[in-house]
Amino acid sequence: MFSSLLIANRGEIAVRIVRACRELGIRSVAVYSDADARAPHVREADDAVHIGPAPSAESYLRGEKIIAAAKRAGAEAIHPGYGFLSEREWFARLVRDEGLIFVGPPPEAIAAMGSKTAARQLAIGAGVPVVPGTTSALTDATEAERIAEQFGYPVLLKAAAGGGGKGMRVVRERGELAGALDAARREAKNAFGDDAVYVEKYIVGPRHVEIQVLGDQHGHMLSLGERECSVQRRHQKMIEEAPSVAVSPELRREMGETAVRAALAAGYVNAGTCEFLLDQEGRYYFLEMNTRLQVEHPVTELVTGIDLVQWQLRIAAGERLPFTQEEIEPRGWAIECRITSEDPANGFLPSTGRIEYLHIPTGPGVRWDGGVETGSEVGLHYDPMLAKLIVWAPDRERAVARMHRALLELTVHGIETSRDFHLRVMEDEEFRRGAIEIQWLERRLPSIVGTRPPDAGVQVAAIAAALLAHRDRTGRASMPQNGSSSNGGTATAQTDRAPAARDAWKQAARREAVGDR
Ligand code: MV4
Repeated sequence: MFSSLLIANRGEIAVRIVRACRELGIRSVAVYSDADARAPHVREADDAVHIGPAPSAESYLRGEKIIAAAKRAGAEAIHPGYGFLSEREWFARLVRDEGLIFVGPPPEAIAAMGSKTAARQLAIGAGVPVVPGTTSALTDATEAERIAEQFGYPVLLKAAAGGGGKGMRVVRERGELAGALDAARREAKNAFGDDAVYVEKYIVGPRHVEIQVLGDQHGHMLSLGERECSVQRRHQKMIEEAPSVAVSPELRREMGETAVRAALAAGYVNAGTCEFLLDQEGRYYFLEMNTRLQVEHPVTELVTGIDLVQWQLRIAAGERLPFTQEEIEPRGWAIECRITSEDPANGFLPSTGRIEYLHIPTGPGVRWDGGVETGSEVGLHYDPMLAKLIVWAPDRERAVARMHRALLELTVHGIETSRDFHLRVMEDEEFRRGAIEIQWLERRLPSIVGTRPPDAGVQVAAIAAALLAHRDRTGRASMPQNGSSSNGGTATAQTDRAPAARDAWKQAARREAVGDR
């Protein structure tokens, strides 16, 4: 095992990796931008190196600065976390060429899965089911129309260089195809600098189910089961769980074997994830492979008992995986909620400011993977995900109840967060039945964010606003008593009044509401 690791990331995932290092006796080296000088990941690590200004393009995305920091601090290996440099083939190559260990797959495997059309071809070659469609880029609309006729509308246009939903266009009928192709090309060119677009049959109402794989450098590849990730909004996952209500033990074995085949075909090593669509008939289709540790890895850790980050480090050091596939069986249920600095009541608008107070849930079966604390400044330079709240329980029903309880314990003052949104989802009847698919959240969102009674502070503010509005309209500061004149100018708290006076307020409000002055 190497003795020192540099973590090329920030926030909760950097803290997570520091924890794995500490348990393995590895010295951890954090990197940080100007904005993160006092961040928890910096304080928790054994050493830290400043790498530049707040914008990630000048700090966390600068491969050469990260390498220089590793050398300066005497780190032998680099863990990229997720996002930032984690899926950049050139970075994995640079790390290797500089004589350091990249904790992740070989650059060749990142490249093999980086192009979506190449990944499809590779999957087909390995006998992995993919959605019916083309494996090479479309040349023109006529070709697209011909192919679309073959498997029928609706079809989906996708960017070859894409992923994450950019450059995607649903086409419902022939007449829309040419226009949609132009639009998809433009979007793909803008987002990826590559306007290659291909076409697939559009699968209606599927779930997003992904399989975690873990492979060592000696050709031993394992599936660690599925994660259900259908609760997402605009391609941002909000809630993940393991296992999935839609996956039977037989389907799990089959999808697991399929994911292992895809990974081996790519020459994959270390932790990776194969994404699938699972349709309403139980058919599954390989979409793409994420060649990194994922945000939602903890739910897999909790149901398998396998520490994925520790094994990433041990695999990178050349160790062999000591498990057989038969020994891996999910036990119980795990759910993760992403706690973000977004305001669900305001279209998930990013919220910024100082976290004035943070109370972290604890108790049986609760895990908090966080990167902030009381006093942290939340700005706009980085991803809004502050932390992940993860629970484990013996079954799904109890996991949902436990998550609800943990969310009630969570208190964040100073910024808006996704906490109340998650509470509402845990209370949602469809979610509780597991009746979710990729469009579920967006369809359900109005009822999830729209019906919660406002908290006491908001109610007080609403009452005050109503009183002020009343004064502005009538010139009176308070309501008449049974239609008589005001009490002289000060609004008195309603609880100070006699029942008869309260009735007068109600009557006045009703008269005003129906326009009867
Ligand atoms: C699809 C699809 C339906 N049919 N492909 C979205 C991002 C990219 N990873 C692939 N995506 C999809 N591909 C076919 N043929 C629906 C989606 C999709 C989706 C997939 C996973 C999770 C959330 C999603 C939300 C909207 C669309």
